Amino acid sequence: MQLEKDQIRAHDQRHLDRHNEDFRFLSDRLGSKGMDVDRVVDALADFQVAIPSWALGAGGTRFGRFSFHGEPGSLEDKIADVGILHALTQTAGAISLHIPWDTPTDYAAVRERAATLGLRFDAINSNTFQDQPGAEQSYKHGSLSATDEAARRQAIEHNLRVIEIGEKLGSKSLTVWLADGTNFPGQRNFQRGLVQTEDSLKQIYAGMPKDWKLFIEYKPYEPNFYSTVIQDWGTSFMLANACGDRAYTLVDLGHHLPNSNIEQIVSTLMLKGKLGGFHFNDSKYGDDDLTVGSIKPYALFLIFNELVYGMRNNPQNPDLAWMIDASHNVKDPLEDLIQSLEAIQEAYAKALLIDHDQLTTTQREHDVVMAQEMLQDAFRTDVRPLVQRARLSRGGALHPLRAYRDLEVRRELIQERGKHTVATGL
Ligand code: LRH
Ligand code: MN
Repeated sequence: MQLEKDQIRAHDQRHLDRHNEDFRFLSDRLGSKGMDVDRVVDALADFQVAIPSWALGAGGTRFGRFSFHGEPGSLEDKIADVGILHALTQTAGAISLHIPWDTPTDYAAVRERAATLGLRFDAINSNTFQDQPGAEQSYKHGSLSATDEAARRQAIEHNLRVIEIGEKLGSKSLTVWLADGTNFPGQRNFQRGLVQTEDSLKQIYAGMPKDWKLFIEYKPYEPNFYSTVIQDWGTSFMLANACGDRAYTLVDLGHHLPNSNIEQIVSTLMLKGKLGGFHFNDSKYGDDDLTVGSIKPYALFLIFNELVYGMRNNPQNPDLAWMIDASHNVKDPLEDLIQSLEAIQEAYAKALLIDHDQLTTTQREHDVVMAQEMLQDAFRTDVRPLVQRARLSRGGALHPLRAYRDLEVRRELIQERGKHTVATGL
């Protein structure tokens, strides 16, 4: 199934007048405050988020999984689904693969399919948190951190193999997330685990092409519930520095203990030139992998406020990799991802409304009240007409979710794939 531009154009027709009215009203208001609205719309239109290949089917927990009909049962169908998201939103121009869940069989066909849909391959993910059928060594007691050299060797080899796969697809970065850790005090020696991990990452870094980046993702717990080797941003930052200039920290929003100040972590990593990218999602308690902006939209806005400041003031930090990492236990995966993409674009748009020069002056004058007022005025601004205009300027839908439903995309996918296809992934 593929969505054609004219289908989307036709759907937009009945919403265009209202959009133009809303856009004119907002542009006048922002223009009167000296805001360059066209620059904001262009920044939004250029903003591309990678869709996780492992989150296109129904997710689940250890307590169960409720299947979703018309799931993509192959990598080709997953690419088609991301194509649908990109056709509707014009902000999902990349896919992030997870190996071995999405190991291509026909590289040329996969590359061509993606190119036809305007998609590129973002960071590729390795997986040493599951034992593969027929694998010689088990990762039960660790992978890159293993004291058992055979298991560690196998994990390093897997990552080098994942890089080879990524190279064939045009990917330019590897994401390493380690589940390695313990469930009980005394189970392992912390220092030995970290020493092994640093050495393993250095070997993987050395095996990476010179134009590739290594993203080191941290997480405090799960699946291990006493300790995790790469538990927090500081450990990831330390390992990235140990590896070299092209190793960076990857921030998954769900990988923080309650009440962590993620925006401060982001600003610190950007200042140090070590922020590689994001796994966007939202959470109430743990690594819940919920729809972006569905629980803490203000926190997401505050993170984008630091990102906009950093993108303007920290040339030492490279362009960031924007990716979603979510799991859909009750929603249609494509609807959930459309909501996440909109929430990300809205948070970015609101952050772009902040006049950082004025904010700096206000901060220097210690006018605490006015500083907060500036942030909240931006957050309280309904920026949806700007996000809509950005989509419209690239041929996307004014209302992607409504278009997805009105064009009966899910019914078409079920017709095409049947009710029982299951997508690989979490
Ligand atoms: C770990 C994680 C990691 C992926 C996995 C699917 O919780 O966030 O990014 O490898 O989810
Ligand atoms: Mn993640």
